[in-house]
Amino acid sequence: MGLRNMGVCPKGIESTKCGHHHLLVDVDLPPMDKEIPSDKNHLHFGAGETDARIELPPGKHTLQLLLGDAKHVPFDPPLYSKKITITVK
Ligand SMILES: [Cu+2]
Repeated sequence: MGLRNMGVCPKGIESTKCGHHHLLVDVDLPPMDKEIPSDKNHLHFGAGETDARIELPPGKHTLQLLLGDAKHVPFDPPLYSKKITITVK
């Protein structure tokens, strides 16, 4: 999980300069003014992880990264990646 011009830090650290990654799986971006949901479509990397191994059923899936702040709310302006489509075999 890549990031430029910002740092990665664990959840709970109040800073405008760092946040933690959220991986959105098979969903569109959530509302940008609310806490990012936490479920199988919205994976939080609250320990500050920058890589992860995930398991997905075979078929097409979309992945998108969204950075969240100490309270899992996107920054203003929000930082997110392009949505990519992958095929799991
Ligand atoms: Cu989070």
